[in-house]
Amino acid sequence: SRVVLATRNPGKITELRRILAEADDKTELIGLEEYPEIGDIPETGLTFAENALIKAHAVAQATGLPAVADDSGLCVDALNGMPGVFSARWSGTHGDDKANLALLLAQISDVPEVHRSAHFTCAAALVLPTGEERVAEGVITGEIIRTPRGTGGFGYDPIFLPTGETRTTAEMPPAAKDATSHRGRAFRALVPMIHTLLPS
Ligand code: ITT
Ligand code: NA
Repeated sequence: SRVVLATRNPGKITELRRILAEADDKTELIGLEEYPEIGDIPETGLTFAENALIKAHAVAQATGLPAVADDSGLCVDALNGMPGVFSARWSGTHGDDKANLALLLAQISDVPEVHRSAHFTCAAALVLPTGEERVAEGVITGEIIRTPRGTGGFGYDPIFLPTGETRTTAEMPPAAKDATSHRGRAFRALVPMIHTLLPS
């Protein structure tokens, strides 16, 4: 069946197409670039799940097709879970990954190694034009390093070292990131829900 991928974040689009190509051979993904008339969707939720549902409902309504959305972010323990749902606009400019990363590093520059734990969360939402909805979440734990490393991935990947890893998520090959990432986990958990709600 045909499902609209309700995101305009290029890093997410690359990863979601890759993750779902591996995990779901039944679903055809339609990009949001096919629907330029859909404008910015206000993300007013207080949780990742709320925001993912807001985006998927808006796109399912506007297109008349099932929609999947991703809301995700980095939660830093030393910052009481921030930037969290504000990850994409932490520096004040939505989607300025470089500025967001630089501000975060500066904010925790005095935090010692043992207190630099963090996790990424991803909420994956599926919404049908009828309004029926499902959500799945995925988490990856790790720590924030001091000096960015690697050119893969996007966002905060150059400063995120997963627990038990020697490479940042920006240094990992794509398949290695997908195998353990918050996004890989969330969307692999969503696939059986997609198949249940959209048989054939
Ligand atoms: P859409 O709403 O169009 O999907 P967005 O960029 O606004 O795009 P979010 O509100 O979910 O999406 O913001 C996610 C932010 O969290 C993103 O800008 C990154 O800074 C960060 N992030 C999420 N997943 C990440 C990952 O796998 N690696 C690094 N940073 C990530
Ligand atoms: Na968001």
